[in-house]
Amino acid sequence: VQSISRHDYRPYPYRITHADLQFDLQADATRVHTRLSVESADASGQALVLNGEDLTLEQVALDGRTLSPDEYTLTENTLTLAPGTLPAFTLEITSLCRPADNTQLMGLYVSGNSLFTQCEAEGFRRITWFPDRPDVMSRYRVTLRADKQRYPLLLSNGNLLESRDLPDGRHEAVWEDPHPKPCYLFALVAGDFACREQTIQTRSGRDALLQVYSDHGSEHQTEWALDSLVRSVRWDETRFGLELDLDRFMIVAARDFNMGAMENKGLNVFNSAYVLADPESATDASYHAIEAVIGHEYFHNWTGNRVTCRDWFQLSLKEGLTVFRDQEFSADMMTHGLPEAEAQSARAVKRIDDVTALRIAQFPEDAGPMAHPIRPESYQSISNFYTATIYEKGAEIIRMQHTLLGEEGFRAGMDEYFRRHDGQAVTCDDFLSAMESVYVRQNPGSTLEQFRRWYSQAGTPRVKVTLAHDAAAQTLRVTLEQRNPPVGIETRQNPPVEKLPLHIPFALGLLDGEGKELSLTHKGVKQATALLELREKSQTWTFENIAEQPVPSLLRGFSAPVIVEYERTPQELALLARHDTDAFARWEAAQSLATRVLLDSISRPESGSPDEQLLIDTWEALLQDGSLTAAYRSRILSLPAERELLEKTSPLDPLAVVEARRRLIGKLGDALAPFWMTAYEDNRIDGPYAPDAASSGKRSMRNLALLYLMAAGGQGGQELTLEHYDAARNMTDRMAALGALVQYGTPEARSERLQHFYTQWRHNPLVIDRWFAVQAASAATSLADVRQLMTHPDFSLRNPNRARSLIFQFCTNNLRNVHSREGHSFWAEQVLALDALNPEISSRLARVFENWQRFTPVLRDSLQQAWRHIQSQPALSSNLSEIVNKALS
Ligand code: HT7
Ligand code: ZN
Repeated sequence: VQSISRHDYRPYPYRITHADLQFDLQADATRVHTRLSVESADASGQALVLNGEDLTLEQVALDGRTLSPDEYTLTENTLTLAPGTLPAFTLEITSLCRPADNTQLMGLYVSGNSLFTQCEAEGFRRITWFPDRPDVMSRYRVTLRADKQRYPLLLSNGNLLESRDLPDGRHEAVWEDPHPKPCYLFALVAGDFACREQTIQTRSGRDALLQVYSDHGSEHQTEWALDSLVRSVRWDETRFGLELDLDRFMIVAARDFNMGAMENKGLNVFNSAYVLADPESATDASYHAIEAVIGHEYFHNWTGNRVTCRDWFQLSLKEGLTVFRDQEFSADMMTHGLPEAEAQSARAVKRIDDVTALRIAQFPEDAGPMAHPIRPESYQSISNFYTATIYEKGAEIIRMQHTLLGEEGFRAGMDEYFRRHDGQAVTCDDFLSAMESVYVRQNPGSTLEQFRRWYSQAGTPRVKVTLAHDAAAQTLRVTLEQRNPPVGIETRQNPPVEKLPLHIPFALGLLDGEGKELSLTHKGVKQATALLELREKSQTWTFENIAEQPVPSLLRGFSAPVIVEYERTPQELALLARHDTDAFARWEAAQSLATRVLLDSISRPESGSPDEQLLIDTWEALLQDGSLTAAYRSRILSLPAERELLEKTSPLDPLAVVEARRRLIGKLGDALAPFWMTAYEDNRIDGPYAPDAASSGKRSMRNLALLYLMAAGGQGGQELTLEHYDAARNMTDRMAALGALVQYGTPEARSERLQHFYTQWRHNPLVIDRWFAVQAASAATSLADVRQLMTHPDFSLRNPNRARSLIFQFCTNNLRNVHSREGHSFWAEQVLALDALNPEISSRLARVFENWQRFTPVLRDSLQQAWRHIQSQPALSSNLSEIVNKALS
């Protein structure tokens, strides 16, 4: 498979100013008539090359004259016209695509009784012949024709110009998008949907119609989605001064969708899991995810659509920036209207959740065979680069710019970015230059030149901290030293790649021995938190008036995506966990203490950890600290997730992690039972369900208390959990009880409630996804159970949500049962089965074990065999080949 390099970018030699598409929509075969207005953009007379995939070409015409096959060159994936002499011409192409056979869900495909498109990254070529690259921007006019009864709604981007009935029960609709766009933002939807809508006035007083379409019967579940969309529009106006530029903005929910959602101009297509919610069937987590994803796709309207990517190497230009924007949106929504202290705590909870996700998904990626900078240098299949690095690390790199420039400076940089590039397809460098124009004004003589390295260097930097306290001089010298070791393919390069020091904003605070915050005075400036800008390999700062050896609070707010190296005593961690004024660093200290106890108990299972009692005392103090909000308390008192802990073992030892964690939860549950019971009672909520931060925080704390009580193992825990399940009036509580039972309950209680749950919810596919997932991820579910679940009439590998809920959950989160020879070959078998249907999904499943080399020897051997088995199969998709070859290289 061919690899594409960033440096090989060349502008497209033609402009496609207008694309006029006419669709005769039918599920089995759709005829597309494409009329392109083409202008030469480059005098050197190059051939016009169009991309196509799985298409049947019927006719090609140039300026109205049908071409004979010897006047163009057709290969499996290209249609080439030799350079002509005309500066401008019209090219017409008629072709067929087959939506009903399209199991990849890229291009035009069938979901339920409807037709949907997914074009990012390279799906448009599966619809018609076209230069399928983001720097070719055109004005689209789209005519959709279809059977009116089967497809009463015909939607595409932009404005509806006209619709009319045709003979034979067909009808047509004509759409025009006033904004030039790359073809990856094209969309059409045809089907029969219910619609919830609202007209709003945008900031400048224009009316805009907002619509959410979903299957009939689910209209009662779209209120939250529409409200979230209204909030997104308002937020972008207020925080970034960005207004909706369309008269109509539509969201359509699809049952079959490869990812979360897609930001097509004015016609977003969403995985129904990120649209549909009602208190009975959706959890707090889904409410928050829906708001975040609706925000994310809406914010792309500016960061991605108005200003798009020049090429796919620049993917993080839109994704990292838009994730940063959706994170800020969620934080602002969570803190809205709260008193300052609670708002700070809610903001910290959001940060904790985001950083946890980064550490679980991105840190391992950045240390494995797929490690890549946020702007990759090469790829074989761009689909494989929709990664945690591009998205989540990309967002951290934007966040550091926000930290360095401040809120006002960052806003000024964004304004400048749009002033310079509105309507263009640009690069990450262009974004940074806009930010830099503000930074140099703020910091004369300084630039963001060194900061640019974050875009080209892969791997998680390590920052070692050394403190030297001088009691006589009352000074503290803080030395930060950064290391950027080689990762992924770099580890095999000869000579080794030279990685250069990064520009790292490092937030630091100090506490005294009693836990009181000290101020940091450097060159006469006094602060509670100092932002150290580490630029050299090693740098030292001296702080004055520090009378005693302090306890440092490091990387406050997670000011940079790095790993801190600093040896602490358990007592220091306990002190920080009780007293740090920075809520993020405080949580981090509690988590580090718990991690230490867990790792101790893995390395010496007979004696356990000497710090266990300190952890219990700390947990007790936190349970009794009345100043903490329920949401924050639930985060600080949760043990690190299995996968987070696994990353801290070397070699990776999943079984030991599962046992140690289960044992410690039980121990903490038992030792602090009365406190958990009080927390359970104190966080009861009466009244109707609302997903706001305070209420969901209370549910989160109450359900955590329940889990600890259940894990403690006594009869009382299970009884309480069964009662909790029966009394639940919302899905958050019901799932919490079911999850606790499935993990820790007796086999009878578990299967009885699982059966009850299934019977109650069997008509709601999103809830049945949860039913599969909660079983698949449980340590009590064996591989044989999973195979049995695969024979369930509701299971299908073709629906990505279902495959994710059973197969992915088992392979990713059931650490106890997937790690055996049989478990590993099950994984390989499913990767191959999925690859025949949908390579977007198979390559993601393959990536679950890309770090196989880091496991204990027995597991490593068995994983290697499973990988080799995959590699030995004929006709792997190009997506999967890239992953397999990198994993085994
Ligand atoms: N920009 C969207 C990417 C996307 C996608 C990519 C590959 C295959 C299917 C896909 N569906 C959506 C999602 C986003 O980041 O907003
Ligand atoms: Zn996105």
